This record gives sequence, structure tokens and C-alpha cells, in this order.
Amino acid sequence: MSRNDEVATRLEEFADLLEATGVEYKPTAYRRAAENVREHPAPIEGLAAEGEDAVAEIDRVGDAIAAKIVEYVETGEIAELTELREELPVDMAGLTAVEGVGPKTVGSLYDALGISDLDELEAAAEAGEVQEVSGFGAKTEENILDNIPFARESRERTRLGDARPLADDALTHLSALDAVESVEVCGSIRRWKPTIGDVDLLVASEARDPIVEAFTDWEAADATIEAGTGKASVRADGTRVDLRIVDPDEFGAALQYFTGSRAHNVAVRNRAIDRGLKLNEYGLFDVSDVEGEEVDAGDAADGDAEEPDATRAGERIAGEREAEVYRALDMEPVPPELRENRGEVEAAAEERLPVLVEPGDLRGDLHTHTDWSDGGFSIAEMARAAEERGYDYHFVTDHATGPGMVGGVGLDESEIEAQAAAIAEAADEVEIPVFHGIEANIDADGGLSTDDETLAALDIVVASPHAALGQDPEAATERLVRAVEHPHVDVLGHPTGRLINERPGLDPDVEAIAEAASAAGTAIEVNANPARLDADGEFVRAAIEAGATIAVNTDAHAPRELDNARYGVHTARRGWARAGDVLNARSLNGLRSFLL
Ligand code: DGT
Ligand code: CA
Ligand code: CA
Ligand code: ZN
Repeated sequence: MSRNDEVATRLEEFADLLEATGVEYKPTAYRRAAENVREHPAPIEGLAAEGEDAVAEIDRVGDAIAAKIVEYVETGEIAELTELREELPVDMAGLTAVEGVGPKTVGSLYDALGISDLDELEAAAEAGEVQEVSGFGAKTEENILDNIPFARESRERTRLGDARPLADDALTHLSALDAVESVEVCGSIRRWKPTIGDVDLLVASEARDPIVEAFTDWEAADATIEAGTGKASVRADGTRVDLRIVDPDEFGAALQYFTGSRAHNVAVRNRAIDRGLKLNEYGLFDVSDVEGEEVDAGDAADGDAEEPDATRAGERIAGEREAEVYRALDMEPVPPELRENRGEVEAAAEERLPVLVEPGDLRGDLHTHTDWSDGGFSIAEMARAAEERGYDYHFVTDHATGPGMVGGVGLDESEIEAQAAAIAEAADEVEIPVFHGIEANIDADGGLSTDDETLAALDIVVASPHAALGQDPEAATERLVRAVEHPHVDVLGHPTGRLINERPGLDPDVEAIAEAASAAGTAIEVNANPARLDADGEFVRAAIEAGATIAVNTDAHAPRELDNARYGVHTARRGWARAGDVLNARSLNGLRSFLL
């Protein structure tokens, strides 16, 4: 964590505590200041050393906040914040992770019932005490109880979009070491799961201690959890990062083992046992000549290994390269995204694994925003960013007005019409064609918030749910099916509306939507924003099995967000998507014939 991040986090904590104690306006000022400190290009400790005036030069940082920042950098604490913490000793982050519980609620519940963490909140809600507090009711209490499990889980898992850049940074750091022959991420992050418990790294080297030392010295490491021989764990940005170092000739087997998932590994290991072989993190071994005691006879006899026999006994037949491990088991090498034991082991054995879509297959983005709605950049700036990424075409789909669009963000019919000319003008500034679309809102009943005549004139209509996201599954399914069947809708955008670790979103019958999308010729979006990853892998798989088309879109509100496309592609791969399944992997002509 950079010092800017650290200071911003303190300011945000300050804001929450102020809000919880009933202070008005100030919390907003602290949050805005925090955001700008976090984004500020210069290190905050440098500015603090120059004094309060230098700190107050940061946009939205006033004198009072600047003084607190200098105090923090100089002394490691802010006296007023320390007092607030004593006044309100609560697990703010844990409690506010519950949807519907904000700092103010935390303050009220602490005052009335002394609730300081999730366990106490759950106990009080179960005992019916929460609904007795003024301002709360039975419904609020029920919602709190419903949302606690999600909050617990979200506290334990990191978004892929936060963990992946961290892992990439660790890879860069480790691969620069002379003693390192290979380095890879493994675990859930290599499988591109939307959330990850911890980051797993694997290094191939003859060396041990110097690598452990370099790892614990990694700039992003805030604390060392353990540093052993050939193994170490650190905490970085609040996430645990595990490193294992193995000999180069065992790297492939270790990579296979530590990539998981556990269920995939059990299935692969059982295939090995069926062939008289033994697979573990050290290699694939022929154990037919090994005396009974050296092999775990139990596993071999049962033909079912929940846990591997972790010895090097037997004749090693593969281990240096991961692909060889699979091939020696008469399987195609299985792409990490598929390793969830959902039929990939059988498919690999029968050589019918799909050739999955790759990041380089995308030819354009079908869902992007500009400063006409809530984006931060002009049409031309966004189009240029698409062109710079080598895309063949670019689609602008600003928000239409409607439910969930607060503060006049969305465009009404006349503004949409006016935007057409602006798009044509911006298109002159780039070499690639720029198209005019809209992100329409799907109302609670499945209708759209924009009239048909306006929609008919556009190049593309992405329709997405933004409000009424707590609907029951039946209503959600009906709503989304109706939207998919709307004659002008081309793409169903972020179908569930989930925000990972923040809100669960809709829980529709994905098969029903997949069938409807296939029949109507509407594509289902994989929204690549790492806070969304929506549709997820399972939804994508249902869509493809139903014969529907997928679109991988970033929903970018800024040029750099176009780089999130990789998260969408890997999510689509988790759903077994091939390039042919992806609408924006098509040429402009192919795309046009779909949109007509
Ligand atoms: P996560 O971190 O919760 O998102 O999920 P993973 O899959 O990264 O799990 P993690 O970090 O506990 O372990 C990484 C991989 O290593 C896991 O997918 C399978 C393998 N593995 C680790 N420990 C064991 C074990 O005790 N038994 C088996 N069968 N596999 C293990
Ligand atoms: Ca992990
Ligand atoms: Ca781990
Ligand atoms: Zn949206």
C-alpha cells in the first residue's frame, strides 16, 4: 500500500466515524479529500514534509484536512481520529459490508445495543432486538439478517481486479531475480475466479533462501506472515500472498497441483490411479514396481484419492512441464479457467476441449460511456483509446435516463438524437468507425425506459438492469426474458447487476434467459468491469449451451478501463466460450449482420 493509499484509508475511516457520530457535511469533505489523495501522482509524504500548504494544494484538501495529513505522516496518528475510535470501538468495515448498513446505522446500533461487530449484529437481529431500536423495523432487521452471510464472505475474499494486478507486480519482482528460472501465479487467480482467497505464486529455482528474502522485501509487502525454507507468505494490500519454491524438474507438477481447483485435482488424480500412476505436487510417478509400504496402498486400492500420496516413490514420468502431466494421462492440457470439475476432465480425455477465446480475439467494445453521461472523457477521446488498442470499431453507449439513473446522468430521447451528430463529428478524428448506441434501462417489469422510435434509429441497444435489484428470482427471470425479447435490444448488459463483494444482484433462472436470448438473437454480455464480471462463467456456459451469443464489453467510463477487457475474456473462458461465440470477436461485417 502506498502512503497515499494509507492516508486516504485513514481519512475514509475518519469520515465513517464522523458520520456514525451524527456529524453532517464533514464526512463528505473527508471522503472527497481521500479520493484525491489516493489519486494524487506525487507521494504524500513528500508534500507533508514541505508542510500543510503543499498538502492543501491537492484538489479538495482544505487547511484542516491538510493539517491532519501532516500530523499523520509526522506522528503516525491523528489524535482526533484516535479519540473517535475510542468513542466508537466498532468493526466499521465489517458492519458496513452488510448491504443497507451505513456508518450512521452502525452509530445508532452501537448507542442503543452496544453492537460492535458482525457476530453481535447477527445475534441481536436474531433475538429481535434490532427492530426495537428507533428508526428500525422488522423489515430492516430481516434484511440485515439476510445480508450478513454475503457480508461475511465479502470480507474474506478479494476481487480478482484487485488481486490480479498485485500478482502481476509480484511476478515482475520475482522474475527479475537471477536465481528464478520460472515463476507463475497459481490457485484461484490463475483460474480467474471473480474473487480470490489468497494469491498463490510458484517459483522454479535451485535456490531457496535468497528468493524468500527477496519476496519478503517486495515493495508491496506490508508484513511477513511466515518465511520458511522454500515457502513464505506476506500480506500485501490486505491480501495474503503465498510463495512456494520448487526444483525446476518439479515445477510443472507443482503448478498443476497448486492451480487447483481441489475438485479438479481429485478427478485428475483418480485418473492417474486408474492407470497405475500416482500424481502429486512432485510429479507423476509409475508406482507399479514400488513395494506396497512406500505407496499409500489405501488410495490405490480404493481407486479414489481425496488427498495425494505425497512422496517421490516410483519412477517419475512427468513433472517439469504442466502440459506433460496431462498428456501422460492421455488428456489434452486443460486451460486453468476450466479446472472446476465441471466435465473438463472427461472432455480433455476425449479430446473435445473447446479452443477458448483469447484477449487478442476482441475487435472492439460494444458498451462504453463518455462525458455525455457519467463517463469522464469525450467521444473522441474514447474512440481514440479504442483505436490505440488496435480495435476495428467502437461503440458509444451512454446511459439513457430511467430508474437507477440518479442526478440527471441519463440521456432522454432528444439528447440521444443530439448525440448522433456529435458521434459523427468525433468519428472524423479517428480511422475506425464509431457507432452510436445506448445503454437503456430495464424497468422492474422488463420494459425499457427509452421509446421504441428512438431505439430503432440506433446502431446498437444494450439494455441493463440498474434498479430493483432485490427482486425475487421469478420476477427477475420474467423481467430479463422480456428485455431479451424486446425487438430493439441487441445485448443484455450486466444481467444480474451484481457488484462483487458489495451487492448480490438478481438471481434469475439463467437457463431460461439463455434460451430466450438464443431464440431472440440477443447477445448476453460479460461485463468486464472487475467489480461486475456479469454474466459469470456459469451463466456464460448456460448461454453457449443454449446456442446464444456472448459479448465481452468493458463498460469503460475512461480510456484505461478499456484494458479491463482481459477480465471479461477470462470470465468468458470460464464459461467455455470460443471466439466464435463472442459477438465482438467478429469482423465488422459479421457484427453488422447480427445487429440487423
Ligand atoms: P482461494 O485462494 O480460496 O481463492 O482458492 P484456491 O483454489 O487458490 O485455494 P488455495 O489457495 O487454498 O490453494 C491453491 C490450490 O492448491 C488449490 O486450488 C488446490 C491446491 N491445494 C492446496 N492445498 C491443498 C490440499 O490440502 N489438498 C488438495 N487436494 N489440494 C490442495
Ligand atoms: Ca489461493
Ligand atoms: Ca494459498
Ligand atoms: Zn450499466
